[in-house]
Order: sequence, then structure tokens, then C-alpha cells
Amino acid sequence: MNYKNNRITKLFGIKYPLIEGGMAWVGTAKLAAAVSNAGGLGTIGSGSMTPEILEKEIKRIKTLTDKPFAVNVIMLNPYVEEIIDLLIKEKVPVAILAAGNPGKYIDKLKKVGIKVAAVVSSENLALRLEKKGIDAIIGEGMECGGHIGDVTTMVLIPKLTETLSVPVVAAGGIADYRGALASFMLGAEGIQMGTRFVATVESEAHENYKNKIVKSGITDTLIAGARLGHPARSLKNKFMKNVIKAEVSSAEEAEEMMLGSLKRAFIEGDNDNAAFMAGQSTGLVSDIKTVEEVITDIFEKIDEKLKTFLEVNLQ
Ligand code: TUI
Repeated sequence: MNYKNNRITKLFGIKYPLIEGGMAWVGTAKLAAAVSNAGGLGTIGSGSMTPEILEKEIKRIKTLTDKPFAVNVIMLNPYVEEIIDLLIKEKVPVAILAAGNPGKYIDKLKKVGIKVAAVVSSENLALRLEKKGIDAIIGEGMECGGHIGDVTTMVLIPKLTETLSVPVVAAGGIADYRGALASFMLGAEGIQMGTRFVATVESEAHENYKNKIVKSGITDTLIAGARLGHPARSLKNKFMKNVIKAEVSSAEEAEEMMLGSLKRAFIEGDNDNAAFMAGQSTGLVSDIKTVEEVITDIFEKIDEKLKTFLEVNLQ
């Protein structure tokens, strides 16, 4: 399998098989355009946006890149129906559907030529969506930031690639060429990264958010929201510890605390009063680079490291 010219690069019309993870607030048109311009698939994270706000972001990205881009849509968004119609009206190149079962939207999007991928954390949902005609599956291990399942990338990806016929993209714990190489060895035909792109020059996240990603280690995240039915991984801080405490006695109170907490992280960088969603790969990110540096570094090093590995081991 040629990882630079495979089913994922062909499906999306991109140079490198790399997708920017759909991040609510962080995945702006500016950051997504930078990823697309550097040869990956940039993704507007529509999170809880209204269709009106998303329409502006889609129009903005079209002024910033002429390369393919994606819009990530979460099934938890109350405007999901209108958002699907908006993607069709705006003829976005790729729709990435997440956080729920998006089966009923696949046909509608594909009919107008939109490529459709879904993010899953289980084999079951992946199989159901393959039967409904999904073009690609993004398998998210529990190392991921945000809403997660409970299987690790190392186990989920080989299971998905042996089970499915459609191409699989690996997500969760990947921040550099090492995770990328491992993903290809697990049978994935692409990688998705979120946390790594928060700490980039083009990211519009508050400086505190970027710096927290740079400084945090591999054990500096926690999972909250399991009792609300939406477990989500964020950086450890006083606020998230209080959410977990509140969850034990009152799910409603915890839910209320979470309202607006992502926005506070992104806009205000409020260290003690916000949810800084991030994956465990935060512990692998130790600098703020440009998007292009992040992406070219991965694909240059893959070739170099693989060559050395084979030279040493194939004698
Ligand atoms: O969706 C994500 N990551 C997200 S969504 C998000 S917004 C949010 N904020 C606070 C709380 C909850 C969400 C932040 N990060 N990844 C894809 C993903 N999908 N992870 C897990 C799932 C999932 C889980 C259960 C998909 C389907 C599912 O069950 C549906 C079914 O029918 O099987």
C-alpha cells in the first residue's frame, strides 16, 4: 500500500492522508484552511454552531483555500437537519459525521457528490455505517480528546481494518510521525490529529490553551461526563475535577457547568474555569509550530525512519 497515493488521498483529493480532527471552537475556517493548504484535509468543527454561523465559516474557508476541506457535524447538535441541508446547499467537498449514529444522512449527502466519512469508537457502528454506504471510517481510540469510546487506538484500528472493506483512518494518540507510521502498520490508510493542531501558529485558540497543551504530560488529562452518557477527555484542572464531583450527585448540575465551558477555554483561556478538551497526545506535543511544519515533518520523517528501520532489519 502506497500511503501517499491510497484510497484516502484519492477519495478526498488530498496530497497527504491526514485529516484535521473536528474540534468544536478550535476547528475554525482559518486553521482548517491552513491544513488543507498544507496538503491535508482541514475540518471546520461545527460543534454546537447554528446554521447561520456555520454558513459564514464555510464562506470564509472558501476565500482562504481552493483545496478540499471538510465540515465535522455532531449528531448532538439540535440543528443537525438544517446543517446537513446547508452542507448540500454549499456543496462542501467532505462531510464528517460524529458523536452518534448518522446513518440516515449518508444517502442524502452522497447523492449530491459529497464524500461522507463517520467517526466511530466501536466496530458495531462502523459495520452498520458501511452497510449504509459510508465512504470512509475514522476510528477514534480512547486516547482522543473530546467525546470518546472505551477502546484504545492500538486495538480498535486493526479490528476495524480487518473487518471493514472501506478505508479506515486512525485517530487517538497521534501527534507525530511515530503515531502515523504505527497507524499505517495497523492497516489504516490515513491519520486524524486534533490536539497537535491546537498548538499551532494558525490555531485561533487562546494562548493559554496552546501553552497548556505544550506543557501537559501524558497523564494530565481526565474523562468527565460518563454519567451524562457523553464521556469526554479534557486537560486536568480544578474546573474539570469539580465537574466530576458534581456528576456524582447531580447529572444536571454537571451538565450545566459544562455549558459554555469549551468557549471559555478557546476565547478566554480561563485556566480554572473552562474545559480544555485535549487527547493524551498532549504529552507528545512540546512546541508551537506552523501547520505546514507539523504536516511536512510527519511525511518526511516517515520515509526516512522506515528506510533506516528496513536497512537495519532486512539484512
Ligand atoms: O464526537 C467525537 N468527539 C467529540 S464531539 C464533542 S462535543 C461534546 N462536548 C461535550 C460533551 C460531549 C460532546 C467533542 N468531541 N468523536 C466521535 C465519537 N463518536 N466518539 C464517540 C462517538 C460515539 C459514541 C457513541 C458514536 C456513537 C455512539 O453511539 C451511537 C450508536 O448508535 O451506537
